[in-house]
Amino acid sequence: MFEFRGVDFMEFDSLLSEEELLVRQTARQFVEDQFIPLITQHFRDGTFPNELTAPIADLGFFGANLDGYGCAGLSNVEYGLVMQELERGDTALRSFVSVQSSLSMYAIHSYATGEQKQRWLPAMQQGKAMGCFALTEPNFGSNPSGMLTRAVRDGDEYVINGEKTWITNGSLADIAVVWAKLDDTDRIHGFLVETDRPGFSAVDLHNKLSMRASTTSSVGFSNVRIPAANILPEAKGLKAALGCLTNARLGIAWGAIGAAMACYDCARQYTILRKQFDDRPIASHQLVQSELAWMISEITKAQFITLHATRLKDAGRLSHVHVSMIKRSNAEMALEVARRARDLLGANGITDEYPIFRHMCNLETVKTYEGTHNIHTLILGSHVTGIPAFT
Ligand code: TGC
Ligand code: FAD
Repeated sequence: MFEFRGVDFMEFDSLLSEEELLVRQTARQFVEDQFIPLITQHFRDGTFPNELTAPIADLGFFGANLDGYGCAGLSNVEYGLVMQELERGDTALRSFVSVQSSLSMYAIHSYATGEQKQRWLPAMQQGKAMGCFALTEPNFGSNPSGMLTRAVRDGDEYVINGEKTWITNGSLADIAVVWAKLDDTDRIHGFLVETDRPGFSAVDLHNKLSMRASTTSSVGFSNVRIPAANILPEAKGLKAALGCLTNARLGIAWGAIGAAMACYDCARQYTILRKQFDDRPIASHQLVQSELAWMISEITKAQFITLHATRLKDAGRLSHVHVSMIKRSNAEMALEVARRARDLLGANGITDEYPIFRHMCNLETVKTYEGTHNIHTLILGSHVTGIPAFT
């Protein structure tokens, strides 16, 4: 397979500090040495290389942009660069780390008591406890406010009933961050549910043609009793769940750039080697160059806007509408890059001997989860017109 040397058309790296470049290089080396040799077989088998949990933890990637509890305290730019490199390997790897970090640990870091944080965050940072984030239900995906899962207070316990689906890391998790409506107020609230409690079930979803290397589960709660102390006191309302999504969506935007880089770079190198018509490389044909020119232009634009957005986040000035814009546009860009790159490899483009088709399939999920393309379009539309179109 071709050697990857990064994608930097317009001195992007000149905007990164020494520390940021070092963090990116660390993630890139890990992916290159330890993940890429494994991914094709795992994608075929529909499995995740769980043995990488400890090395990922040792590198400090879990909860990397959180402070305290053993977390690395990276900037959001450094964290974004890690997400980019992980997804250059495969979206499943980025999801594995970002569900743990940006959704589950972030929810606990933001909304939990001191005791809850001490109980879970150090273990999660070390990869000794895995988390999942259970918001989506079978009939409530884009519109989680309609959720049916309920938590009823019974003495010093809550009793939880409901079903969540499409939950990344659901069957791997030791702790689930669960969003349910409180029975007395009908208001959404966040809870911590240990997955060894009676009545909890997790069943993996098989036959996915996208994200095959990611563990995705349906998670059931049948009279699951948790101590009242397991409520996340500050996780009040859908807004709290959406706050976690805003955090994770930025990492997804970075990850999409990584997948696009992998596809572009593979197509560029392939078209220089592949010869057709008078023994000329196909890269010498204008129509092929047009595709590569489009790809590098779109990737470069995404790099700069995403870096700018993330620097705004580090300065505390990024809004969730900004995040919607880059999640939407980067996912769309990466999917289109993957489709065009696939075409440039001809028949070889549809095999798993090259990474493009795998990325292309994964990016269909990236377009859908954490707010579909349409939903982010409507968030932007609502912002610029002042007229929400959801209802
Ligand atoms: P709405 O009335 O618009 O908002 C309620 C309150 O929340 C505020 N808000 C946000 N706050 C932070 N971040 C955001 N992104 C926010 N969006 C809205 C809003 O200002 C309001 O505040 P306040 O003070 O006025 O109360 O709520 P709505 O019910 O109309 O919903 C809006 C909508 C449709 C945009 C929202 O429901 C949505 O984003 N839907 C998409 C659902 C989604 O993204 N699900 C993702 C599930 S997790 C997942 O996919 C993980 S995959 C990860 C992996 O494997 O990598
Ligand atoms: P729907 O909401 O049914 O949407 C179907 C189509 O209708 C979409 O094109 C959508 O854009 C469109 N649509 C819906 N409403 C409107 C509207 N008002 N206007 C215009 N178009 C509209 N969820 C979690 O909680 N935790 C996880 O860890 C998690 N991991 C996931 C992993 C994978 C591999 C996948 C595929 C999903 C995951 N999800 C997770 C769920 C994901 O967030 C949802 O799939 C997503 O929010 C969309 O919901 P839905 O699939 O029910 O689609």
